[in-house]
Parts: sequence; C-alpha cells; structure tokens
Amino acid sequence: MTDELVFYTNPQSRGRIVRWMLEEVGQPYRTEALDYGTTMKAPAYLAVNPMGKVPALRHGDAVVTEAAAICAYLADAFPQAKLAPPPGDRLRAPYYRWLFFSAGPIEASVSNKAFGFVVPPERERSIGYGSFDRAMKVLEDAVSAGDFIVGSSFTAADVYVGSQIAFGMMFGMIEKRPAFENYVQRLRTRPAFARANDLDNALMAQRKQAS
Ligand SMILES: N[C@@H](CCC(=O)N[C@@H](CS)C(=O)NCC(=O)O)C(=O)O
Repeated sequence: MTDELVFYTNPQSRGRIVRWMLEEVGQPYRTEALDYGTTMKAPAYLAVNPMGKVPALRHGDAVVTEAAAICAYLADAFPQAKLAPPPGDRLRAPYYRWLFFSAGPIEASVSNKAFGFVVPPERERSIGYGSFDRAMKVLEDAVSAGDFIVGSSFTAADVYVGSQIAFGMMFGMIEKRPAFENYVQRLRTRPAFARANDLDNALMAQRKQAS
C-alpha cells in the first residue's frame, strides 16, 4: 500500500509524542515497536533512521524523523484534521516559532540542565537558548497567553510543546509552574491523548510480558 503510514517507536520514548499526533490525525497506521540497543541499531532500521533513534514515520516511500518534524509533517499531510494553520495564514508564524523554539532552545536547555551543564554568563549571547531561566520564562509566558499556544485552536504545536513540558515536569527537569501544569491539564482532556496513552501503555505491558 503506497500511502501506508508506518510508525517506528518504543512505548518508553519520545515516540509517545508522535503516537498522540497520529491519534489526533485519525488516519490508520501500523506500529513497528523497536528495542533499545538491538533492533533500533540493526541495519533494517538504520536504513529508516541512520541515527538509530525513535520515533520515525514512513508515509509511502517518504520518511520523516524528529518528533517535531513528524508532527508538522502529519498536520500538513492531513489538512482535514485542522492541526495547523493553513500555509499562507499569518498564524503560521507563531506555529513555526513555538514548534522550533521547543525542538531547539527548549530541548537543548532542558537536556543541558539535566546533565549538569551550566552556560557561563559571558557565553549566553552565543548559545541559542541564552540561559535556562530565560528560556523557561519565555515558554511560561507563551503558554499563559491563551488556551493554546497558537491562536485560539489546538494545533500540532500543542502536541509537541505540551509533550515537552509534560515529560520535562514528569522527569523533574522542568519546574512545575502553575502555567505549565494548567496548560498540560487542558491538553490532556483531548480524547486522542487518552487513546494514545492507552495504546502505548498496552504496548509496554505486552512487551514486558513477552520478555
Ligand atoms: N531529536 C530526536 C530525539 C530522538 C531520541 O533521542 N530518541 C531516543 C528515545 S526518547 C532514542 O531513540 N534513543 C535510542 C538511542 O539513542 O539508542 C527527536 O526529537 O525525535
């Protein structure tokens, strides 16, 4: 089937972001579950993602990797799901802005903080996120401005930004500020989020039982 969607994941990974997005899109897809260190680094999967990391998505003969890129791709590939402002719409500006801000500066600042790397103040002008505190404040203000991060409706940017914040808080890497908790709480009322969570939890249990 040339238009088949194949989702490469592990239920304990950033693949959960993409699962949620796929459930929002509502198109049928096939899941290929991979194991850390083995099938994820085997030649068959390295041909899909040479990084040997999940998530990845195949759509017919096209492959997209990077959770944020996959969310953006799916929103554009299935516009009927209305998960992105249409190309040409001015809302495309904040849409790109917050997707890229989360995948770049936020991800880097959170990882660096978690691994104990502190940017010396004199180098803040050179590093893309400036300082962890500044990046967090900008994110906090962005999710406080309305119910959703782009305009007045839910988009793929919420899937990605909301997941980054939720995982960051869950692993103690992002402070549980009220604005973050309220934003995540709002997003978690989405039926697609619940479906995705149930599917990944079931996959996790099934794999635990099989091992
Ligand atoms: N920048 C990638 C990061 C992907 C990533 O690091 N995935 C981890 C799981 S959350 C992984 O596959 N690790 C396996 C490995 O590196 O061996 C994205 O956003 O999709």
